[in-house]
Amino acid sequence: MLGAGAIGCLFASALRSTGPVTLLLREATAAAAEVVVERDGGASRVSLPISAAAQDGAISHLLVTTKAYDVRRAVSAVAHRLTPACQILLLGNGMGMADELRADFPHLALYCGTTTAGAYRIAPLHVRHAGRGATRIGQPGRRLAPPWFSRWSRTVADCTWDAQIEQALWLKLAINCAINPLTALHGCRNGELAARPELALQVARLCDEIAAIAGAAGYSGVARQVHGAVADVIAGTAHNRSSMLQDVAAGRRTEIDYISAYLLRVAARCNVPAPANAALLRRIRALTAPRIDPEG
Ligand code: KPL
Repeated sequence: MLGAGAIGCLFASALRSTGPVTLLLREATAAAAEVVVERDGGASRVSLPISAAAQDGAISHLLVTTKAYDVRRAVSAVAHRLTPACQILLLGNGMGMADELRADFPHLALYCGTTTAGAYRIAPLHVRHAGRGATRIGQPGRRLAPPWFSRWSRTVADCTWDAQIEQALWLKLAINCAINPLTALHGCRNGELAARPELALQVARLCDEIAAIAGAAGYSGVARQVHGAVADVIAGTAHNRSSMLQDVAAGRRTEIDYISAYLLRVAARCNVPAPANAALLRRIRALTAPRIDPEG
């Protein structure tokens, strides 16, 4: 598994109950690490072997839960270990990473997933399960699940094979486009997007554009659901600080290139105007642009 953030730890810990899981890290300073998942007042602890990316050892199944902008680099770092029939599952925010990987590794079997399971990191490899959610996994154009999926369906709560995974990925993209940049810009929790009228108006404008883009791109089902799904997630995660707000607050790179920028590339291809999303992208880029030190 590549990516030991909150979602990575949650799934690694669950999958460990039905078979081996190895943590792939840039550097391995120990042979194994303990992953702790707190939930319902208790804590589960599993010990997982660690392998440095540059080491040898064939990888036949790879789960990638890194930040979107790290997917390509992380998979390239283990490329020498991937078996010709390696099955790779990408699970995280954003879209466009699968296209990048397909360009680099056209022979590999790529699957995509999206989850609403909630978890946040308390310390390295120590996470708190913040809420049960649904996980959808699929491969564009593939109706039936591959054999490895039975381990996921046995292990991960509410995990289903989705023969139309693009719809689920697009809906999650829409949710992230409407919530993440706005909360990052205003430094607010998700719920404030509904509670503050001026922000609710902006959410509505963003959703109008996103729905038009999704419709033009051939996802009319998504277009119909955008406003309702965004409102549901804002209500259901009202106390959350979005991942982009957390990234901005910590001075980390954001996933905006794989969220709003991806959406805007599709908008341009489909000739759909999207001024509200474009303005938000510009403001997030300005907010996170590296500062030039006049002294240095
Ligand atoms: O996915 C999320 C994120 O923060 O990245 C949402 C659904 C917006 C929850 O905060």
